Amino acid sequence: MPLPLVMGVVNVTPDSFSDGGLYADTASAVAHGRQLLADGADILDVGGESTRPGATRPLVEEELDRVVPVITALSADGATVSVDTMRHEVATASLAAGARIVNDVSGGLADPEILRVVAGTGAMYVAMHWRAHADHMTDFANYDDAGGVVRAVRDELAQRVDAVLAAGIGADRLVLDPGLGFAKHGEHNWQLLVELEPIKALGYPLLVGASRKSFLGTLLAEADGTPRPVDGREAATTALSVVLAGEGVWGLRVHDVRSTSDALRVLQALDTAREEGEHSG
Ligand code: PMM
Repeated sequence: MPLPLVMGVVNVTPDSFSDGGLYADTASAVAHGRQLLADGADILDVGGESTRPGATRPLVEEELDRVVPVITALSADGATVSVDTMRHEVATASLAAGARIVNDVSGGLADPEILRVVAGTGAMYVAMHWRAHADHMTDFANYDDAGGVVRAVRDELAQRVDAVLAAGIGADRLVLDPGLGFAKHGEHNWQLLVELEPIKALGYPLLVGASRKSFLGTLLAEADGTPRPVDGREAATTALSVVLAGEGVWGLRVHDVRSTSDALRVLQALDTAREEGEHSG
């Protein structure tokens, strides 16, 4: 079984929900990225805009100042870097700085020009399911039509696929993502996790970002309802990484690379032992 790639998160933001402010300057973000590589990351996902619910957007210039120097340094190290952005200006500058993947949480809806930018390069493009910017996305967490959240996400991603291909991005460069936590409540995330099949059936590799998200904080809440803080959600994240590996996803977007990467090594060892057992038996 091919194992998923591990995408380590490098948030160069003052306000991300899971690690906001920790790596807000270039030097600490680069050092963090190098640590994630040492921990086993296959891809580093560098982002300069927080998408936590309620977040307001940085200026384009702020986003550029945050991500470009980090991408330049990590690409020069030889890392495969993706840029987590919805803006064509940031995608353009990041690809010029060495990024090879554009991870667009809006799937081209926030700034359709981004599709043309990616089409003109050899870069890969991640199109995530998205309905609205973070400051009002919870207003759009309605999935009351027949088929519920799974059908809606599938249909809306299929529309994004059409737009991506029409812009000239080759099908072999496209990855889809169900967008856990984006205009989705906990029950929607859980439903998507147990019913990935219709989204897989669209025929593209899947990236999934479950790491430290608030539905895990709710799951692990205290008896009085206080959500488990982000730094206590790692075991739950790793459990989902194992499950998603079994689902055959292409990539796992995680903050703590080591725990997911260790878990994948366990799966790898089991696979090897199984194959050896078959040959000797
Ligand atoms: N989640 C966040 C940011 N970027 N990109 C993709 N493709 N998928 C995700 O689920 C995703 C993402 C929000 O998490 P963060 O604030 O911890 O980065």
